[in-house]
Amino acid sequence: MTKTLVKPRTSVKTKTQRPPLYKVILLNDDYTPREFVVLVLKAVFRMTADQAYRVMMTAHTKGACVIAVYTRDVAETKAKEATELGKSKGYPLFFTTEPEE
Ligand code: TYC
Repeated sequence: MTKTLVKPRTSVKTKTQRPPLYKVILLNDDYTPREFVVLVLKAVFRMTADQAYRVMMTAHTKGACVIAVYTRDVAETKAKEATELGKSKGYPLFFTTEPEE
């Protein structure tokens, strides 16, 4: 009698889970000086003067502008830090976050 040996075949696939990303959005207002918005964008979001100016002008003309995407923690911390900088000068400058679809 012949014995048939059945070997179970298993394969292991590693899937890397990526954390969900959050957008940081800059909102326009009528009071914060343009130069101050640029200064905050450079300081908190590490933008060049050119990038910061373009982003500020987009928010200024369209009402809002997506600045960058980060993990939730980083997005919320940066949005809060940037909003606080405006607040410390008495400006209504506002940054918000929203999950990326
Ligand atoms: N609208 C402001 C002004 O005219 C400048 C500004 C731009 C404010 C972008 C906020 O997100 C903003 N002084």
